[in-house]
Amino acid sequence: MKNPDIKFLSGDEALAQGAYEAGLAFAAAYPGTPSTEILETLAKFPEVNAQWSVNEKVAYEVAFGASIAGLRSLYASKHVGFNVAMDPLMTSAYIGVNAGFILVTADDPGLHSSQNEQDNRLLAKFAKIPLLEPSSPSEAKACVPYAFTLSETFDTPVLIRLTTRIAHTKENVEIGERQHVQPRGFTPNPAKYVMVPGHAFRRHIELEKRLVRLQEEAEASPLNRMEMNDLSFGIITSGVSYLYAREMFPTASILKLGFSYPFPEKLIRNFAGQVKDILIIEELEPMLEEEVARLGIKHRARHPSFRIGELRPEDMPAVNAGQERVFETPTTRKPVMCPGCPHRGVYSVLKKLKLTVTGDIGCYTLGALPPLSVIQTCVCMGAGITMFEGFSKALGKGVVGVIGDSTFVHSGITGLVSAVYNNTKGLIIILDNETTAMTGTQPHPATGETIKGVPAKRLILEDLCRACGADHVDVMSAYDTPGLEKIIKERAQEDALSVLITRTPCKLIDRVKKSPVRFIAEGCRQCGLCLNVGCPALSKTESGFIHIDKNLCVGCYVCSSYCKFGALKP
Ligand SMILES: Cc1ncc(C[n+]2csc(CCOP(=O)(O)OP(=O)(O)O)c2C)c(N)n1
Repeated sequence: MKNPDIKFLSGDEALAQGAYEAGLAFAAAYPGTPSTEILETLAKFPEVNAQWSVNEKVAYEVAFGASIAGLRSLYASKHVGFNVAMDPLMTSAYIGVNAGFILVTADDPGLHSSQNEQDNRLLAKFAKIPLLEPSSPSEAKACVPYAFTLSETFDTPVLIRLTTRIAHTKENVEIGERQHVQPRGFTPNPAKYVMVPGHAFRRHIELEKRLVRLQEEAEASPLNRMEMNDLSFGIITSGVSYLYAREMFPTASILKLGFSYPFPEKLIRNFAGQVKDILIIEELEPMLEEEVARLGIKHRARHPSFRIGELRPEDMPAVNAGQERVFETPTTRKPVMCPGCPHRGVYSVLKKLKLTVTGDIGCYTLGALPPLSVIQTCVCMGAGITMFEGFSKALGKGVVGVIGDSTFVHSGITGLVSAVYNNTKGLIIILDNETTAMTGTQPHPATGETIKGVPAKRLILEDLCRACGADHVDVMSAYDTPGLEKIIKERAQEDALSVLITRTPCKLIDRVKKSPVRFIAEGCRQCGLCLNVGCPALSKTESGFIHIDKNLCVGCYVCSSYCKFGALKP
């Protein structure tokens, strides 16, 4: 027998491989850690039409459209991406599918790289669609063909939930052949696909009936399994928590739920009938706990403090003892913008001018941290502009909204239109580093390239901003601090709505390294102004002078623009 082909894959890569093998034809997403690598992996398969969409709502609708028109399709995003896609999510559950439609949420317990730690298992319950929870990369791969069959048999989108540990952990995964799946084509059916109130009401009735049938399916699903051992101690668990439970309580009986919504009630009762003491182990929300409690089954659960943060194997004894979680102060290094990061120059100017700045999400959020401490708000993608509008309405002139280029295309455009329409005055800065840096330099419409590396029509941001009605649109280098100072000072106080695009490529895509800045000790007055720009290549020596780390300095010379005494020479 031929040895199976084995590859060392992360959960994201394994899931993508599973989707490819299951005949996936179309996939759409917007990047977001820890989900990004799903689409990046899918894009490498010539048979899969994969795209970065401009945001998650668009990705969801495009992928859903492809499913309704007959292609097996997939949408993936990080947990907060689903918030952007909520509108189509809720109604697509009524409509159902044509060819299978898989949704992947990669949640981030512990907020490794997110603005919140919402538990998207609850979305399955809210939208009334089935929820699959793999525990490992192999399981992530294996559950995809199952999910497609479920989707097509029950006429429903299916949600697969990963978390950071599963998405980014690697293990050996068995590779298989791609299944050939014939496109189904599209047959018009307004009663199913056109959600006007009369149709939607009937579809809601169908949805409720479907849930009952799905629950029966979950009862017998191979993804749910009882591992019977010591009957005095039983654990009900799902996702990565299963691995922690298995490792730390090797003799316990475990009910592992891989298909956890609709909740398999009979299976739970069956398990509960065989074990004496039941402990529920899960991450974030008490979803399993509430379902078990609803069934009136006697059980123990984590202390509520464990609803915050990521679980770790070493937490198991405290979880078992019902102890309160001890929150440790993180010892990790604070994140910092890279040396030569174009955002730094712009922030150094905003700091100098003491302007009130509403911020957004991206590498540039780091401008909120000392020594720059420029950004005053960060809520969600797009809010850099809309919060700016609110701030301007409350405070008048002198407010600046900042937003990255990818974020502007994602959800900043509507905010700009709103600001123009509602007669807002002030300055919006688009920090255009010509990439989506935060999530690993993905292209977007304003970079003129697709996920497959194919040239695309480039969105011209300055033309777009003018078309939206901005009074002034300027484009400048992010390293030209004197020029920026002049224009920002002017525009922020004018009776106009202006957009300034600071265009300088991210150092991760523009690897050009100029000769490092030179320190001339004779000129240095030890004022420390250069340190205010917060570049990791600069530090203060014990004698009070400046040390330049020549390995880090890439020669952006923003620091030298702040030295009036010529101590930092380009
Ligand atoms: C709704 C949502 N989708 C995705 C993300 C992940 N994410 C955060 S910022 C960002 C884009 C950053 O790119 P850009 O605006 O160009 O700024 P840069 O990081 O390049 O400075 C992404 C994809 C998120 N936090 N929220």
